Amino acid sequence: MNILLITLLEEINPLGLLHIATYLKKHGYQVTTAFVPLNPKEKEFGMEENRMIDEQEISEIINLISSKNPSLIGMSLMTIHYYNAVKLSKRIKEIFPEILSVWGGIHPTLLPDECIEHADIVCRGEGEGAMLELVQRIDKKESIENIGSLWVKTKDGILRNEIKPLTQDLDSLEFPRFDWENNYVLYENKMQLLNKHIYQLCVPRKGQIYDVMTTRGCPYHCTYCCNSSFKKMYAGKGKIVRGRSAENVIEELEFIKNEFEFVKIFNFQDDVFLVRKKDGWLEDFCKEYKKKICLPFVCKGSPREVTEENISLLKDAGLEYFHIGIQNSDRVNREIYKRTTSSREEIIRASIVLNKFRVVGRYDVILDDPFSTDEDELEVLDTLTKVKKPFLVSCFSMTFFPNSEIYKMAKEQGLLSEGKDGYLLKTTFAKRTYLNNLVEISPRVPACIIKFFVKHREKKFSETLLKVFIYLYFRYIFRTMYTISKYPRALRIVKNIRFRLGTVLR
Ligand code: B12
Ligand code: SF4
Repeated sequence: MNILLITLLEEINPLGLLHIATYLKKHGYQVTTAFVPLNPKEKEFGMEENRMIDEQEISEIINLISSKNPSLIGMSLMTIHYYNAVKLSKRIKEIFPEILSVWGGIHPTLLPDECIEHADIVCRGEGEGAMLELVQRIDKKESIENIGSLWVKTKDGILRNEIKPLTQDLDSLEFPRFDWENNYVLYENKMQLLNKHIYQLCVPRKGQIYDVMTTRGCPYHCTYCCNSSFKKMYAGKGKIVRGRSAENVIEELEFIKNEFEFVKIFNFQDDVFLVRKKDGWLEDFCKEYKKKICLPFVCKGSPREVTEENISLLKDAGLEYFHIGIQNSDRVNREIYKRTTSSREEIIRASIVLNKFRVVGRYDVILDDPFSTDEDELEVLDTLTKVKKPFLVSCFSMTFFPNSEIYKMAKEQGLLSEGKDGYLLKTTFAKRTYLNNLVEISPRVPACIIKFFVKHREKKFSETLLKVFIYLYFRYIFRTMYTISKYPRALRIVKNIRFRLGTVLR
């Protein structure tokens, strides 16, 4: 039985979909995967825009379906992919009405009602077990109506099955792998077999950065994050935070290192990398990583885990930078986002620890949030002038993803303006306002310059002066640093400078 899995993710290394493909293959099924990156990142600075899939692209996908003749087509989507998924699914159904379709991923998980209108089946939450049961039943020509985690469209209406318990033993799942004989990519308007060369052309930094996850789940439940919904959805379905053993992770990393000789840095995408209780995992992992992998890596976490003990172990193993969410002022974090993980004080303390071990801190900030005021943003700016340099910031425009806690709050309070619900990618980029610009440049300029612009923000000249400053800075200094950072030999010479200026790979 053939199965076709399609993803619209830009970066063609979708962990979720590859997990499903690898799991089904392990159980003997023939799986073809089609990567359809519609908005490839602009090579230099990673700007993206939404656009609709066109007829040429759809016909390439249709041709692939004709040649593979699948019995089931699965599609993986986030909210930003929704409109394209609807358009593509509609065209596929017109041409192949007999092929069953199943949608999965974060958007169908959170909004099954909306998604079941465009697919025969919707998978909520983790999909390995549900997909395997589905294909086994189709294979044996049995009823597919009562499979856990699936919503199924029937003649008599929609069957909404309960969600399956969470997989507790993550080592029992195969780690995600590419399959060079059955992975296709829509590249330069043509659907073609994926090979390592095309892979490198499709992903940022020619594939030097590779994403891996060592855990699933987060113990926190910030109101803007998918985890606030998961907490309710998975109540009573087993432990939410689960981790892979150190050996299992190292096995995957060794495999990737051999498979992709161009990988230079591992990016641990875990929500909170150091989420495990003190059970020796970190010690085992760092020891083996240093011995067998020996490549720099980056990870995310809360300031709470940034202790001298943890960071010294991680640094010794190769930690290059550490992602922490500042997000907003203490008031907004506490009252609106229900974040219990990071206060100003803790973030500043964590930045000192990171700096001591020469690890670059990378701080996430949420901007354009109607729940916050200029005073809140000034507090964030003040924090940024106090955290130890070098550091980086990643700015996001507040997006109220449907069904998140904050979405409901924003709706109730009439704060949900058009385009803020995550369906359009461009609305997730921060606006170019005076204060936002200061946040964005804060890692790259001395604190006194930020303070100067904050102090004179009401003055007439300040806006123009800031614009000129930013233009000159990006035109000359940033571009030069960026160009230098692309040449590995030059990078070695400027390594120390690079650390000081906080200019790192991504
Ligand atoms: C890793 C990650 C990324 C990576 C993805 C690349 C990669 N290597 O996978 C990168 C960094 C590229 C990324 C980018 C973005 N991300 Co992101 N990302 C995540 C993160 C942290 C983990 C996702 C993951 O891999 N989980 C592990 C796998 C195993 O789980 P999974 O993907 O959910 O897949 C399982 C199920 O969903 C299901 N499933 C998935 N697909 C399918 C398909 C079928 C047919 C079936 C049956 C089941 C199924 O089965 C899978 C296995 O169990 C999540 C947060 C989270 N904790 O989920 C955010 C998250 C998915 N990202 C989010 C967002 C918003 C984005 C961006 C839009 C951010 C931005 N402004 O640029 C971009 C979009 C990129 C693009 N243009 O396409 C949001 C999505 C919210 C929403 N409602 O859509 C999330 C939920 C974070 C949040 N804010 O809450 N992201
Ligand atoms: S700590 Fe991060 S991953 Fe966890 S709920 Fe908050 S925002 Fe989401």
